[in-house]
Amino acid sequence: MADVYIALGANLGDREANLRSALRAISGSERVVAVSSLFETEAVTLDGSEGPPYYNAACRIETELEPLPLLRFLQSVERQIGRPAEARRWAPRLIDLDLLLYGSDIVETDDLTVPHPLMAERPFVLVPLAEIAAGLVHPVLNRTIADLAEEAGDAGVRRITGERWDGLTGDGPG
Ligand code: A4P
Ligand code: MG
Repeated sequence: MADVYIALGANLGDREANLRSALRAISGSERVVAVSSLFETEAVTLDGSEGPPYYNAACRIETELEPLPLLRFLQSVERQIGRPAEARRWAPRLIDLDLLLYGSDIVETDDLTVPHPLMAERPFVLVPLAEIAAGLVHPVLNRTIADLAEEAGDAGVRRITGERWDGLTGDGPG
């Protein structure tokens, strides 16, 4: 059983509905044990141009899937929500699911790099992740998520909901 963290992002369509749909689809086959608040974030683009703002969140799951089958599953959820398979890199999207951390595993293949290579410099990943994994240690950088989040800051990131916006029932309070 692996403890896995996933980043969710959307900047097209009904962004909150897309993130909810992704979480519902994931929870249909994996155990979702934590979901961050929902954040609205300024788009980070390849050329620094403006893009539609994102909704971002992070979740933690427990899974029996190995890393690559898990990536394939997440990609199938992206397609189910309507993201075309061949979109441009960093193009606006209905949904983007990134595999951030897979336990403390390090994976380097053509199709998959874990930990996600850009996570440690992105406030839109670290701020949500720090809500649900503050004390977790990044297996390559050997620093906690809270520490990385503090260094990255929260520029362009605004929390827009409290917990439980996702509508999933967990076993926490409330
Ligand atoms: N891939 C390799 N490692 C991973 C991993 N750990 N998780 C490969 C997921 N995918 C991984 O991904 C391209 C390829 O990366 C996949 O085929 C997979 O085999 P993609 O999702 O098709 O394309 P992408 O998302 O456009 O590219 P990339 O490089 O994954 O970009 P990111 O890092 O996802 O960034 N600004 C804000 N505010 N919020 C955002 O969420 N997201 C992006 C996309 C840019 N700007 C953003 C946000
Ligand atoms: Mg991606």
